[in-house]
Amino acid sequence: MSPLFPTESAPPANEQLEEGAWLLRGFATPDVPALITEISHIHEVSPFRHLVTPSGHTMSVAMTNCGRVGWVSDRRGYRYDPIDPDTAQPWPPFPALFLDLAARAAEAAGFPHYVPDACLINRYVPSAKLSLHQDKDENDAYAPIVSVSIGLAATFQWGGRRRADPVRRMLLESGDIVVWGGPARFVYHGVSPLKPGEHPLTGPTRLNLTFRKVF
Ligand code: MD6
Ligand code: FE
Repeated sequence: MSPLFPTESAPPANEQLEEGAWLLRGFATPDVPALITEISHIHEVSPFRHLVTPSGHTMSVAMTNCGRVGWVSDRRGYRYDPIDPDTAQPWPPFPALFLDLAARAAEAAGFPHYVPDACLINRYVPSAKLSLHQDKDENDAYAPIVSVSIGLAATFQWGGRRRADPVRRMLLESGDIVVWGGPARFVYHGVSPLKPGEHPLTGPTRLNLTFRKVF
């Protein structure tokens, strides 16, 4: 017999955005509560902060990192640094769950044996945004970036290889993972200003993990 509520019983559909890029809907949903606990531990060691861009603009998204290096920005430029400039200590190590989740998601998108060495953690409050950009500060130009969305949903902007290419918009909800690498590695992307809301686990906040293979 067909289900009474067919749309509710359908599993979330994964979507190939283009060659090398997948949206894995709900992939991290079972892990979201534990991910939030790990992020709060990282925040106790290396707190979220608003970085300044080389042009002197203070970013609306607050950031921290874990792993052997962390992504930082200041007036001198963007770089990966093994030391947190705010604490003068190494970044917190990867929680085992982070490595396991990133490897499982990368494999599901066709990138087996994924071992990232950095995880940038972004925190958005309403109106925080990330302008269209490429991730190109990593030496490895093939390994994917694995991006995990937690908490309030956000509109993700998915462009092309040139800044002026058309931009597609999609909603990323808590538990969704985007993986892109190989031929899609340098696609322009961004996050539209976060809309106000209340999430049962994160309140008025969106968190995002982006794993990178830097070396
Ligand atoms: C975010 N993400 O979703 C910001 N970069 O909060 C990114 O900038 C990003 O999601 C590279 C690959 C995936 C991403
Ligand atoms: Fe990015």
